[in-house]
Amino acid sequence: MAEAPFTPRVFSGIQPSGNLHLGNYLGALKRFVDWQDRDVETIFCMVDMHAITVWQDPAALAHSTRELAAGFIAAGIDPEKSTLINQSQVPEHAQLAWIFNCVARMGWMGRMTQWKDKAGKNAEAASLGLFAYPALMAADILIYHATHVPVGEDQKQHIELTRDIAAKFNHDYGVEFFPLTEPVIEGAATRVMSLRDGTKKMSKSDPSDASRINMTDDADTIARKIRRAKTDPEPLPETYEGLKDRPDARNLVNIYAALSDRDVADVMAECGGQQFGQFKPALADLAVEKLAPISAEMARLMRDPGEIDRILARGAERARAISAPILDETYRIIGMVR
Ligand code: AQP
Repeated sequence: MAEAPFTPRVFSGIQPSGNLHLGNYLGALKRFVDWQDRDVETIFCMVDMHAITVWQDPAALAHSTRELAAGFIAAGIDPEKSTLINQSQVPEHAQLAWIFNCVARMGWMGRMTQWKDKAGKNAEAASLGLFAYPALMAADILIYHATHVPVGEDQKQHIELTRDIAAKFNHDYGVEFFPLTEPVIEGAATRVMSLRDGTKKMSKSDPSDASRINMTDDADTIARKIRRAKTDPEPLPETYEGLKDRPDARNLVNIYAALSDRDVADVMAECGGQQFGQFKPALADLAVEKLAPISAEMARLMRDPGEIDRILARGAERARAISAPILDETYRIIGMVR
């Protein structure tokens, strides 16, 4: 457990790889805002160095990084309350990642589901960075001695690896220097599924735009995508358990619950027995009500990219006040001459 002497500190990140979507919002962004509003220090990050583990067009990467920053702010992250940064502007992430490349074992990395899914049968052609991704992620978290990381369910394995890396470092050097960070995976939408296939995660890289709601979609597009979401012919059951073998229907109920900040049992009590002809328009209205103001605010913020750059520069300065001493101490523990 991440116990004293570690002060509670929350860190999490999102890749600026375009197509920021409803899954990123419900599984991550919206929960970041909840954390910010508690009495705890919060650091949120655009992880551009993670994004380049697969090819990114340079102009698109710069655009997506600013757009993601706009997404954080439009969703409710206040850069005065939270430290908002772009990963490559805080070089200590990469510096600690190298140390962790030397702590993590090849076998650990090879077992990562994301590596297996993304590299697939073509692992020989995958970048070395894609393989080392979880060590960089451990560095992102531990360079701030972060104790809690809110993420979607797909990132659980990487946080467990972060704990393994911290424990091995502490053990090898006989210190209690890095905390054993807790993953925080909570809420009704820890795994938002594709609107076209309820057995597949909603994802930035799905070639079908209809599979996801993008945070930049306007009200009409959001409503249309929900109306066309895949469902089955049955009405909604009376209880959540009745959705066990109905992944598409369950996904829409989870989205409804998460967007309305209610638990799923509550939603079933209200909507059980409804046909999709009734439920989908209600969900579409709710999604438009919650998401359209965010996409409008993102568009407004994107009209002043200079201001976004200034916010990120200030964030980097604040972040480095924490990360630089932790890196220095890491080097000292290892025996690197300073
Ligand atoms: N479908 C999802 N449901 C709930 N949470 C999700 N997250 C991602 N997809 C869902 C959470 O969003 C945060 C940032 O994710 P990321 O951008 O760093 O990486 P990702 O998981 O690789 O995003 P994608 O959309 O799945 O990208 P591709 O298509 O490239 O694989 C994380 O907290 C993640 O859990």
